[in-house]
Amino acid sequence: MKKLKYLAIALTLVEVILVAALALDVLFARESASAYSYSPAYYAAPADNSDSSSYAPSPQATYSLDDSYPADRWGVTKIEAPQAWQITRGDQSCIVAVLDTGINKDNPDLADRVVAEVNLTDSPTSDDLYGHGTHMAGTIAAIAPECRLMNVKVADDAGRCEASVVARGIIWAVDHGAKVINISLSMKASTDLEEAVNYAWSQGAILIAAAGNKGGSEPSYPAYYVNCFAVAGTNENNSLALLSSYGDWVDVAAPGFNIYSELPQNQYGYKTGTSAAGAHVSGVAALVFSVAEDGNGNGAVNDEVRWAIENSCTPIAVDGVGQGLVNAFQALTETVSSPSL
Ligand SMILES: [Ca+2]
Ligand SMILES: [Ca+2]
Repeated sequence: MKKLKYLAIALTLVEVILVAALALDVLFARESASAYSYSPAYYAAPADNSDSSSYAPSPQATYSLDDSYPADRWGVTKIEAPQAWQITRGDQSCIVAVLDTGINKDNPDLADRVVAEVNLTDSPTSDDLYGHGTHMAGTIAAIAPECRLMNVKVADDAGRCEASVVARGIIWAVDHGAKVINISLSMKASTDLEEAVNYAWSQGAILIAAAGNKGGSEPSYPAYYVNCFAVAGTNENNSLALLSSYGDWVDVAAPGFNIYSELPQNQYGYKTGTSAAGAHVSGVAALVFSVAEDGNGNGAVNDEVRWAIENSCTPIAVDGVGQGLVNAFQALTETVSSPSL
């Protein structure tokens, strides 16, 4: 499967990178693509015989590949991360595990933040050859610039993963000090997975998962589990993002459309999907973790972090996105004045 395509846009003379989604996401996109009418000028239809799905590049794709930060990252601005940085830019002691296809080492901005890594797949490398985990790590680092990353490779170089491996990855991450666990993956229900989620929560970690790109209300896992945040995706207009799942089991929403972030080989590009939305919430969680205190004295702060994020969202006119759009600044403000739970 071809993982990256480059598309020259003649009008702007700028290349944008179209990134294939994770295998499951690809499937959903193929199933659902015909249901969406999208600006044909910006929608790259997959080749007839291709199983890769290229999402729409940004209509505002007028940036050079090196012009990466921060104006291009509309999601970072939307959730008011710059305002949040007046309170904290995160803390080195807060480690965010990225359970994904790996984190590419070519980008020094990301590589220097990775404090631990493990490869639980049959790939020969913990590096990201697929171009998904790097994108998630880039968004998390953009929102919580002083926090550290943990590369937990649970999806292989074709973007495939098994629930039992993700479960092992969760346990590994917690046992090696991760406080925020980003799972921008969607899979079927699994006892192993649910037990790992519950273990991580019991150890004081917070888990954030993509709601899935099914475009409906069917649950995704691990997002659906009680002890795991389920994140839907929104666009710049606070509408539901293309293909985002939704439902009464969704906890919050975050930017998940035309999200610009790092890709392997020191490049940058756009992704659409709840994966990117989950990464935004993980960034917010990392900021909140960096200042949260154990207000109720139960020996952990993940409960205070979750409370602060959920109770500081901005309501939006979309059904099935829980409390609404996350807001980093308001979440930190809530944390500072958090009551005992
Ligand atoms: Ca949940
Ligand atoms: Ca607590």
